[in-house]
Amino acid sequence: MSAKIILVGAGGHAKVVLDALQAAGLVVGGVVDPSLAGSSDYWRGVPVLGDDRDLLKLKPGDVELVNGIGSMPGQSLRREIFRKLTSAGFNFLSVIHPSVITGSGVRLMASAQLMAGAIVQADSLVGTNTIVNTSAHIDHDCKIGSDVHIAPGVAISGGVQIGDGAHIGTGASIIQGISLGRGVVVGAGAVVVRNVPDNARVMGPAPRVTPGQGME
Ligand code: JB2
Repeated sequence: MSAKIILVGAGGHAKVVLDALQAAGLVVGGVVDPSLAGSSDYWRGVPVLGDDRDLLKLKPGDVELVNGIGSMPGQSLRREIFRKLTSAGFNFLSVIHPSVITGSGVRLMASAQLMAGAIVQADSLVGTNTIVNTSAHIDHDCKIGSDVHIAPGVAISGGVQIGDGAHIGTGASIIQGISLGRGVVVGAGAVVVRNVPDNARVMGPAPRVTPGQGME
Protein backbone atom coordinates (compact mmCIF):
# COMPACT_ATOMS: atom_id res chain seq x y z
CA MET A 1 0.00 0.00 0.00
CA SER A 2 1.47 3.42 -0.96
CA ALA A 3 2.36 5.78 1.86
CA LYS A 4 -0.27 8.27 2.95
CA ILE A 5 0.39 11.85 1.80
CA ILE A 6 0.12 14.43 4.58
CA LEU A 7 0.13 18.20 3.96
CA VAL A 8 1.97 20.26 6.58
CA GLY A 9 0.22 23.61 6.92
CA ALA A 10 -3.21 24.79 5.77
CA GLY A 11 -2.76 28.39 4.70
CA GLY A 12 -2.59 30.18 1.37
CA HIS A 13 0.38 28.28 -0.02
CA ALA A 14 -1.11 24.97 1.15
CA LYS A 15 -4.25 25.65 -0.91
CA VAL A 16 -2.09 26.04 -4.03
CA VAL A 17 -0.07 22.93 -3.21
CA LEU A 18 -3.22 20.89 -2.51
CA ASP A 19 -4.66 21.90 -5.89
CA ALA A 20 -1.42 20.86 -7.61
CA LEU A 21 -1.38 17.48 -5.87
CA GLN A 22 -5.02 16.79 -6.70
CA ALA A 23 -4.56 17.98 -10.30
CA ALA A 24 -1.76 15.40 -10.53
CA GLY A 25 -4.26 12.74 -9.40
CA LEU A 26 -2.75 12.30 -5.94
CA VAL A 27 -4.88 11.75 -2.83
CA VAL A 28 -3.92 13.81 0.23
CA GLY A 29 -4.76 11.68 3.27
CA GLY A 30 -4.46 14.37 5.94
CA VAL A 31 -3.35 17.86 6.94
CA VAL A 32 -1.69 19.11 10.12
CA ASP A 33 -1.93 22.72 11.20
CA PRO A 34 -2.21 24.20 14.73
CA SER A 35 -4.93 26.54 13.53
CA LEU A 36 -7.15 23.57 12.70
CA ALA A 37 -6.18 21.17 15.48
CA GLY A 38 -9.17 20.43 17.74
CA SER A 39 -11.48 22.76 15.85
CA SER A 40 -12.03 21.23 12.40
CA ASP A 41 -12.46 17.66 11.14
CA TYR A 42 -11.83 18.53 7.51
CA TRP A 43 -10.02 21.25 5.56
CA ARG A 44 -10.94 21.57 1.86
CA GLY A 45 -12.16 17.95 2.03
CA VAL A 46 -8.92 16.69 3.64
CA PRO A 47 -9.07 15.08 7.10
CA VAL A 48 -7.46 17.23 9.80
CA LEU A 49 -5.04 15.04 11.77
CA GLY A 50 -4.20 17.75 14.32
CA ASP A 51 -0.89 19.60 14.58
CA ASP A 52 2.76 18.56 14.20
CA ARG A 53 2.73 16.71 17.52
CA ASP A 54 0.11 14.37 16.07
CA LEU A 55 2.26 13.96 12.97
CA LEU A 56 5.29 13.00 15.06
CA LYS A 57 3.26 10.11 16.55
CA LEU A 58 3.18 8.48 13.10
CA LYS A 59 5.88 6.19 11.68
CA PRO A 60 7.90 8.14 9.07
CA GLY A 61 7.86 5.15 6.75
CA ASP A 62 4.05 5.13 6.65
CA VAL A 63 3.68 8.69 5.34
CA GLU A 64 5.02 11.09 2.71
CA LEU A 65 4.96 14.77 3.67
CA VAL A 66 4.37 17.83 1.52
CA ASN A 67 5.43 21.24 2.78
CA GLY A 68 2.39 23.49 2.70
CA ILE A 69 4.14 26.40 4.40
CA GLY A 70 5.11 29.23 2.09
CA SER A 71 7.94 31.68 2.55
CA MET A 72 8.40 35.42 2.44
CA PRO A 73 11.49 37.54 3.20
CA GLY A 74 12.45 37.15 6.84
CA GLN A 75 10.24 34.11 7.40
CA SER A 76 12.08 30.88 8.29
CA LEU A 77 9.14 28.65 9.26
CA ARG A 78 9.08 26.68 5.98
CA ARG A 79 12.78 25.85 6.32
CA GLU A 80 12.54 25.11 10.05
CA ILE A 81 9.64 22.71 9.60
CA PHE A 82 11.41 20.97 6.71
CA ARG A 83 14.58 20.53 8.76
CA LYS A 84 12.72 19.43 11.93
CA LEU A 85 10.66 16.78 10.18
CA THR A 86 13.43 15.45 7.94
CA SER A 87 15.61 15.16 11.07
CA ALA A 88 12.78 13.09 12.58
CA GLY A 89 13.09 10.70 9.62
CA PHE A 90 10.21 11.95 7.48
CA ASN A 91 10.44 12.23 3.70
CA PHE A 92 9.09 15.20 1.74
CA LEU A 93 7.65 14.81 -1.74
CA SER A 94 8.35 17.22 -4.55
CA VAL A 95 5.24 18.74 -6.15
CA ILE A 96 4.84 19.33 -9.89
CA HIS A 97 1.56 20.72 -11.20
CA PRO A 98 0.55 18.86 -14.42
CA SER A 99 0.74 22.11 -16.41
CA VAL A 100 4.44 22.56 -15.61
CA ILE A 101 6.94 22.35 -18.49
CA THR A 102 10.38 20.95 -17.69
CA GLY A 103 13.22 20.59 -20.19
CA SER A 104 15.68 17.73 -20.58
CA GLY A 105 18.16 17.22 -17.75
CA VAL A 106 16.16 19.21 -15.18
CA ARG A 107 16.84 18.12 -11.60
CA LEU A 108 14.45 18.73 -8.69
CA MET A 109 15.68 18.10 -5.16
CA ALA A 110 13.49 16.91 -2.25
CA SER A 111 10.44 19.04 -1.50
CA ALA A 112 11.01 21.29 -4.54
CA GLN A 113 7.63 22.61 -5.68
CA LEU A 114 6.70 23.71 -9.22
CA MET A 115 3.30 25.42 -9.24
CA ALA A 116 0.84 25.82 -12.12
CA GLY A 117 2.34 27.32 -15.29
CA ALA A 118 5.95 27.16 -14.14
CA ILE A 119 8.62 26.45 -16.75
CA VAL A 120 12.09 25.07 -15.96
CA GLN A 121 14.31 24.69 -19.02
CA ALA A 122 17.10 22.26 -19.90
CA ASP A 123 19.72 21.26 -17.33
CA SER A 124 18.51 23.59 -14.59
CA LEU A 125 18.47 22.49 -10.97
CA VAL A 126 15.88 23.44 -8.35
CA GLY A 127 17.12 23.00 -4.80
CA THR A 128 15.69 21.35 -1.72
CA ASN A 129 12.48 22.84 -0.35
CA THR A 130 12.45 25.58 -3.02
CA ILE A 131 9.23 27.02 -4.44
CA VAL A 132 8.95 27.91 -8.14
CA ASN A 133 5.60 29.65 -7.88
CA THR A 134 2.77 30.22 -10.35
CA SER A 135 3.92 30.97 -13.92
CA ALA A 136 7.53 31.63 -12.92
CA HIS A 137 9.96 30.85 -15.75
CA ILE A 138 13.53 29.58 -15.28
CA ASP A 139 15.62 29.17 -18.41
CA HIS A 140 18.41 26.70 -19.21
CA ASP A 141 21.46 25.87 -17.03
CA CYS A 142 20.27 27.72 -13.92
CA LYS A 143 21.18 26.58 -10.39
CA ILE A 144 18.53 27.54 -7.87
CA GLY A 145 19.61 26.82 -4.29
CA SER A 146 17.69 25.39 -1.33
CA ASP A 147 14.89 27.17 0.53
CA VAL A 148 14.51 29.71 -2.29
CA HIS A 149 11.17 31.29 -3.20
CA ILE A 150 10.77 32.22 -6.86
CA ALA A 151 7.52 34.18 -6.61
CA PRO A 152 4.75 34.20 -9.21
CA GLY A 153 5.60 35.58 -12.64
CA VAL A 154 9.37 35.79 -12.15
CA ALA A 155 11.48 35.53 -15.32
CA ILE A 156 15.01 34.11 -15.00
CA SER A 157 17.22 33.86 -18.08
CA GLY A 158 19.80 31.14 -18.74
CA GLY A 159 22.85 30.38 -16.61
CA VAL A 160 21.65 32.20 -13.49
CA GLN A 161 22.78 31.05 -10.03
CA ILE A 162 20.66 31.84 -6.95
CA GLY A 163 21.95 31.14 -3.45
CA ASP A 164 20.18 29.32 -0.62
CA GLY A 165 17.39 31.18 1.12
CA ALA A 166 16.98 33.88 -1.54
CA HIS A 167 13.58 35.45 -2.27
CA ILE A 168 12.85 36.63 -5.82
CA GLY A 169 9.75 38.82 -5.65
CA THR A 170 6.67 38.77 -7.86
CA GLY A 171 7.35 39.59 -11.51
CA ALA A 172 11.07 40.30 -11.08
CA SER A 173 13.44 39.63 -14.01
CA ILE A 174 17.04 38.38 -13.92
CA ILE A 175 19.15 38.53 -17.07
CA GLN A 176 21.39 35.69 -18.22
CA GLY A 177 24.54 34.62 -16.40
CA ILE A 178 23.91 36.59 -13.19
CA SER A 179 24.82 35.23 -9.73
CA LEU A 180 22.73 36.13 -6.70
CA GLY A 181 24.16 35.24 -3.30
CA ARG A 182 22.65 33.48 -0.31
CA GLY A 183 19.74 35.23 1.35
CA VAL A 184 19.34 37.83 -1.41
CA VAL A 185 15.95 39.56 -1.60
CA VAL A 186 14.81 40.92 -4.98
CA GLY A 187 11.76 43.17 -4.76
CA ALA A 188 8.64 42.78 -6.88
CA GLY A 189 9.17 44.00 -10.44
CA ALA A 190 12.92 44.56 -10.08
CA VAL A 191 15.21 43.93 -13.04
CA VAL A 192 18.57 42.40 -12.01
CA VAL A 193 21.38 43.04 -14.49
CA ARG A 194 24.51 42.50 -12.35
CA ASN A 195 25.70 40.06 -9.68
CA VAL A 196 24.28 40.51 -6.17
CA PRO A 197 26.30 39.69 -3.00
CA ASP A 198 25.01 37.53 -0.13
CA ASN A 199 22.11 38.98 1.85
CA ALA A 200 21.86 42.10 -0.32
CA ARG A 201 18.51 43.55 -1.42
CA VAL A 202 17.58 44.71 -4.91
CA MET A 203 14.41 46.76 -4.79
CA GLY A 204 11.98 47.20 -7.65
CA PRO A 205 10.59 50.44 -9.08
CA ALA A 206 8.86 52.53 -6.43
CA PRO A 207 5.16 52.58 -7.34
CA ARG A 208 3.77 56.09 -7.72
CA VAL A 209 0.18 56.47 -6.51
CA THR A 210 -1.84 59.46 -7.72
CA PRO A 211 -5.24 60.22 -6.15
CA GLY A 212 -8.19 59.04 -8.25
CA GLN A 213 -10.43 61.51 -10.04
CA GLY A 214 -13.51 59.54 -8.98
CA MET A 215 -16.08 58.28 -11.52
CA GLU A 216 -15.80 60.24 -14.76
O1 JB2 B 1 4.53 24.93 13.14
C1 JB2 B 1 3.61 24.87 12.33
C2 JB2 B 1 2.92 26.03 11.88
N1 JB2 B 1 3.04 27.37 12.16
C3 JB2 B 1 2.09 28.01 11.43
N2 JB2 B 1 3.21 23.67 11.80
C4 JB2 B 1 2.19 23.57 10.90
N3 JB2 B 1 1.85 22.34 10.43
N4 JB2 B 1 1.52 24.66 10.43
C5 JB2 B 1 1.90 25.87 10.93
N5 JB2 B 1 1.42 27.09 10.69
C6 JB2 B 1 0.33 27.34 9.74
O2 JB2 B 1 0.88 27.74 8.51
C7 JB2 B 1 -0.58 28.47 10.15
O3 JB2 B 1 -1.54 28.05 11.11
C8 JB2 B 1 -1.21 28.83 8.81
O4 JB2 B 1 -2.39 28.06 8.57
C9 JB2 B 1 -0.13 28.45 7.80
C10 JB2 B 1 0.50 29.69 7.14
O5 JB2 B 1 -0.47 30.19 6.26
P1 JB2 B 1 -0.40 31.67 5.68
O6 JB2 B 1 -1.58 31.79 4.76
O7 JB2 B 1 -0.21 32.64 6.76
O8 JB2 B 1 0.94 31.75 4.80
P2 JB2 B 1 1.51 30.67 3.81
O9 JB2 B 1 2.77 30.18 4.39
O10 JB2 B 1 0.48 29.67 3.43
O11 JB2 B 1 1.82 31.49 2.48
C11 JB2 B 1 2.76 32.53 2.49
O12 JB2 B 1 3.73 32.25 1.50
C12 JB2 B 1 3.20 32.05 0.20
C13 JB2 B 1 4.34 31.69 -0.72
C14 JB2 B 1 1.96 33.78 2.14
O13 JB2 B 1 2.80 34.90 2.19
C15 JB2 B 1 1.37 33.64 0.76
O14 JB2 B 1 0.72 34.82 0.36
C16 JB2 B 1 2.45 33.29 -0.26
N6 JB2 B 1 1.85 33.09 -1.57
